Amino acid sequence: MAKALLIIDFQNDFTAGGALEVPDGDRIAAPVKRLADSFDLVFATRDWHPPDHASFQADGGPWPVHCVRDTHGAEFHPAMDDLRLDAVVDVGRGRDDQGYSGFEKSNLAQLLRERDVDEVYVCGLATDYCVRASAIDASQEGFEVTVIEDAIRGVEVDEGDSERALRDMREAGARIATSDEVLASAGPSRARGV
Ligand code: VGL
Ligand code: ZN
Repeated sequence: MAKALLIIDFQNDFTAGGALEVPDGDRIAAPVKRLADSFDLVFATRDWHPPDHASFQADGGPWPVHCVRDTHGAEFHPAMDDLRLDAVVDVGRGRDDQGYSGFEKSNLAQLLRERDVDEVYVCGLATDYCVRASAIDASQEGFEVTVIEDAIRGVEVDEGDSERALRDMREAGARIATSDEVLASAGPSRARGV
């Protein structure tokens, strides 16, 4: 059985200068890189919306226009440039798809199972939305889930949302760990010595 790193929505619109900037979102870059270098399998999701997505304020939703498919804002953050990704999964593609979970209307669970993954390590943005939903769904799909607390950041529409999200993920069965803890136990690196 195998371990996979799952990087959630590390995209321009969720980082500095983006349309839905997550405070300190850029600061996950260093731990995400270190983690990606030590995992044999790395999967990533993108928030990938049509221009009239139902979550946009103009359409009655809670969010500013963000991560519109094929725009700069929807592209991965530059820190992702030299990561080797085994697959990229786009969510929130339908006008009415909520798109918070990487498992919603996607083949992510199937892709993971095809690679014999049983343990999923979750990092990315945002703690209180897509990381939360993806970690909970991963757990419900039967994967053993670890959320990497220094490689996530929250939007915090309301103060305490990230803390509540961590509690929800824990209640769903996820373990919360630091990247140092994960790296200490992740096994030999495919990148080390290269
Ligand atoms: C997200 C709000 C709206 C996320 C996506 O990636 O957490 N948050 N769309
Ligand atoms: Zn979105």
